[in-house]
Amino acid sequence: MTTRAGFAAIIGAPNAGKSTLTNRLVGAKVTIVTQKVQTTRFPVRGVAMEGESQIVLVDTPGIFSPRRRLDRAMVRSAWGGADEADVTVHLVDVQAELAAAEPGAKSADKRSAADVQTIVEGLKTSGKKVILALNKIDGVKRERMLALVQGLYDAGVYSEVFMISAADGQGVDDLKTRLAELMPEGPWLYPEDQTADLPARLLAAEITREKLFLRVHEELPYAAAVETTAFQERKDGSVRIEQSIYVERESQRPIVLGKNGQTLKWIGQKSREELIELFDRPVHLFLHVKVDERWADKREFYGDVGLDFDV
Ligand SMILES: Nc1nc2c(ncn2[C@@H]2O[C@H](COP(=O)(O)OP(=O)(O)OP(=O)(O)O)[C@@H](O)[C@H]2O)c(=O)[nH]1
Ligand SMILES: [Mg+2]
Repeated sequence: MTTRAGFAAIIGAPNAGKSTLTNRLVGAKVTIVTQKVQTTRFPVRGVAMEGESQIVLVDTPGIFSPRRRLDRAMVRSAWGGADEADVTVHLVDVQAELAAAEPGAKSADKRSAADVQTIVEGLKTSGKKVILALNKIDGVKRERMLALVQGLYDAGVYSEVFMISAADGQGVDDLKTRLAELMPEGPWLYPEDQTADLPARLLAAEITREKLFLRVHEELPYAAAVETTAFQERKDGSVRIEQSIYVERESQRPIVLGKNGQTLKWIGQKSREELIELFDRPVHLFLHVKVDERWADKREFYGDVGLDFDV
């Protein structure tokens, strides 16, 4: 039996659906998804099996024009993910691309289209051929996509094109089959039944950050992080998890707490429900909100998630 194994990096503008696609290909939730741009902050691996091939997907942070330290580190790590991979998939949100071409387009769509161009330029410079995957084709007429595909394909950086919906699964099986074929021959890199590889403490922090973003994404545009400060397996088989939610300003604390602490309670409940499922045991979750103006400039935070601090 010839086994294959390798890395497939998913790159793209923020919000293209990279994490949704990663979870879909893996068949389990390994990385968090929200409607907010810049949800993914560091490369997250997920392991998918297809026949005798093991595809280690690398979900990366969105690529955009970075200003702050965290942004720069995120973008650098995304390109780094592509550099190290056997195959790279450039995921493009067709809905945003088409909307950006309309008169009076929303600034978010225009920004997304500009980020796609930045990525195309980056790929030209790197000289490597990548797979183009147009995402979010649900609800878009096929004819409208063809001109778009042609325009992108003419850039000369793509080897092939797939049209998919990471959300409803259309086209994803074909992409998966192709990725499996492209993996180099070699022994599997992970046990066959493993899907995620983030340490439990980090994954638990990510799940809480997802709930936080889902709940307060409008009021708290950017400035929050979650850290697991304690993770104890107890004799009764349960796990006790303590986490700190960091915000940058005192004025943001009441946003996370909500009236009578209702918002924080909701975040805790939702996160706990998912953690119980994930760890398959009872979970006691304690959340604390902390104000730290400089959490995004702390060296430890970067090292913990494998990002470069000095960028
Ligand atoms: N309609 C539609 N929505 C999608 C599809 N794939 C993802 N989405 C939505 O797009 C939003 C962003 O999805 P993510 O998977 O978090 O996107 P991402 O590229 O990982 O985003 P960042 O980590 O912020 O760069 C979420 O609201 C998803 O539900 C799709 O195929 N169709
Ligand atoms: Mg993501």
